[in-house]
Amino acid sequence: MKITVLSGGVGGARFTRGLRELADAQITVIANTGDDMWLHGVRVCPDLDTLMYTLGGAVHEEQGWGRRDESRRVSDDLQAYGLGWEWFTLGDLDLATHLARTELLRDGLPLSQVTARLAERWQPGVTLLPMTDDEVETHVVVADGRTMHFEEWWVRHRAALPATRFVQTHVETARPAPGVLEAIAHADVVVIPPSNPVVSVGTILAVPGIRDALRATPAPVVGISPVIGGAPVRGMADACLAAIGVETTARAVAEHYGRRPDGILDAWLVDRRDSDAVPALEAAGFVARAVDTLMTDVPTTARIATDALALVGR
Ligand code: FO1
Repeated sequence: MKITVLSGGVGGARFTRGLRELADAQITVIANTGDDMWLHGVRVCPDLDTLMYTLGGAVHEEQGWGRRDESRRVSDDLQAYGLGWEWFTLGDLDLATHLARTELLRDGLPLSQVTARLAERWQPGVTLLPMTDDEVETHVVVADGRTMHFEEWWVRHRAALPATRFVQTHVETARPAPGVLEAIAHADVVVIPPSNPVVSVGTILAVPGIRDALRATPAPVVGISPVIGGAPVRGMADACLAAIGVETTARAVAEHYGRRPDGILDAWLVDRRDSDAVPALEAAGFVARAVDTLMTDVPTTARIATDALALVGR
């Protein structure tokens, strides 16, 4: 069964690791690249790397990003030169990934081909596609007028600075990467995992053509709520939702995504703690169900994925 997933970093990667357990699942992941940045002259792609490391079995599990058994000799020495950010450092092994990516980009390969080449080593068991081969970065406009890269807002300021909006630089001229629109059009099912709906999934949807492809695909589109009991499971999606005026509830996120054909969803899986939202979601035309959606381990995540696919008859 051809399954296409639109994913950010940690939440989407963990969900996909469970989805991969399903028999005959042929998965294509369309990854957010809005967190990407140039740092010390190398191109860093946090969500692509979190997906690649998590599905390749190399991720630092507790952190959810970066490599297991990491060291920091290079970043410590860079600090000695007064270069870089002390709040966002690259591990030594992680640096090899960024050096490899940068070398291949400099050789003229588009990001999608670079990603395929890096994935050959890690064998993630899915096809990993950046949302676009063009450089698009999420910048945050803060209430005091400053604009900063998403990672500075997210990591340095822990999303504590009230944001007024998120800007994806140059996204108007960005084109979906090769294979992205086909992966949506030819899927048997499309899944919106519990990634950050604003800066991860929202950024993917900002690439011209992707939202329309979701509206038009014959495949059913099912999402899993990233909000349980009024709070994001991990990360600070509530700060992002507040910035765009969306309540941090399972129901509000579904309504933010919208029901097809105006929106992008047919069905929405919520946690038991939000089962009271199901009748309202059904009244709004969504197929909805409440199950345990906390991704505590891989088998549990596989069961959640099964529940999500079952919701749309797959
Ligand atoms: N997150 C942190 O909280 N601190 C870091 O120093 C940090 C470094 C880092 C380096 C490479 C990379 O791919 C990710 C890194 N992250 C770090 C995580 C990053 O903020 C997240 O992966 C996403 O971009 C946000 O969901």
